[in-house]
Amino acid sequence: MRALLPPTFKDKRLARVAEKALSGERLTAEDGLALFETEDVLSLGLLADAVAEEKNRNLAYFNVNIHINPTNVCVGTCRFCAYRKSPGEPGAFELTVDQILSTLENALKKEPSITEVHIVGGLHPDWSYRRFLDIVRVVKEAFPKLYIKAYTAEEIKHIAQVGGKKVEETVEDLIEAGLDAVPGGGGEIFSEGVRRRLCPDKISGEEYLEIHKLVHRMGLKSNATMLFGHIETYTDRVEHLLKLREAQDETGGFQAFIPLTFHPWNTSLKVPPATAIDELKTVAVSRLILDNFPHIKAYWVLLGEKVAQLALRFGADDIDGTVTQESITRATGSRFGESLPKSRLLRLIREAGKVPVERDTLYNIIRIHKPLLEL
Ligand code: V47
Repeated sequence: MRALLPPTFKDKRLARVAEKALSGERLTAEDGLALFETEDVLSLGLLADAVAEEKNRNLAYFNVNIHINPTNVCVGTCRFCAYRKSPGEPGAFELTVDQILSTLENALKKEPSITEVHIVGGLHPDWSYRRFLDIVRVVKEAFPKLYIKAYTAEEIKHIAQVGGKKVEETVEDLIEAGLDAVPGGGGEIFSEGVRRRLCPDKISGEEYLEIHKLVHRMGLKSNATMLFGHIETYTDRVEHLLKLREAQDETGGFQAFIPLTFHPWNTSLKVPPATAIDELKTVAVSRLILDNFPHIKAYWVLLGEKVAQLALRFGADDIDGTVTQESITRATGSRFGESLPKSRLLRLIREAGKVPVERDTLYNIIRIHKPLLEL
């Protein structure tokens, strides 16, 4: 593998960083910037792919999952969000527990191999502590075999505040109700200045990390995210990745990192969307800096299936799942469809030259599918 790489690189800064990455040396902030600034995108991809294959062989993971967004009523004021509504505003909705159960029942009738329900929504100002917990409890009671990945760090903080409890007690209660894992949403960008302009009412980057580390110490796994392609700089992205790497050194509880490309449509942030090259670079740099994260996820719902497929050769080893019913991204008028059937995910992975692995929420292998050449 090493023989393939640095001497052929046109960008000498990239070649130096490649030497470090391939010998297992940790990358610095300066290295991260060199990676983002390179014009030799294919060499960057080759390097990230080589590092990804060292970690996960030529496997690319996916799962069969459904998203439930119980409400879009939210006290948040995040400028990147097209989803939130104020109470009573046209388009505001709140699902009852019965509606959630019947959505799951119908989805399982159509696709019995669903293994995960991903539950995130708004910070509803009037919902009680009990109502947030009951969603988890009732889903677990009705579908004990489904993994429940629910409530971002921001939501956990909100639920704790509503209940007048400590975050630790809240996580304890959520685990008792049936919570299996915590999603990565709400990471946005940790840089204080940008965060203040983007989502001033949100928990700080430090608090996001503290809640995730707490969740890890309490025995759950979680994911982490970074929203990019808005008003942040490459330096902000690198700083964000380094903070995640530091947190992971402490607990080891993160499973996947998910770079989320910003969709500006229907939001108050009037910036052009990121380009495909910027998206692929961000996936590759994430793989190279986050040397202690087992997985990098190319979330097709935001990247689109074509860029997500390419990302599987730029350092990603996971393409998320079938994602039935997601509505946070759909609020941006997303052009990438609502759900992908398993057959399409298999094709995307196979044609990227990877072996499709169907997984559960905790990356236990459910089935290794045949690669393209063995079909
Ligand atoms: O926190 C909101 C982002 C996140 C927009 O953990 C936007 O497995 C782009 O975190 N354009 C929620 N992004 C989604 C999320 C997620 C998705 C899939 C899997 C997992 C996981 C987590 O979506 C929010 C925010 O960062 N978001 N608005 C937008 N206009």
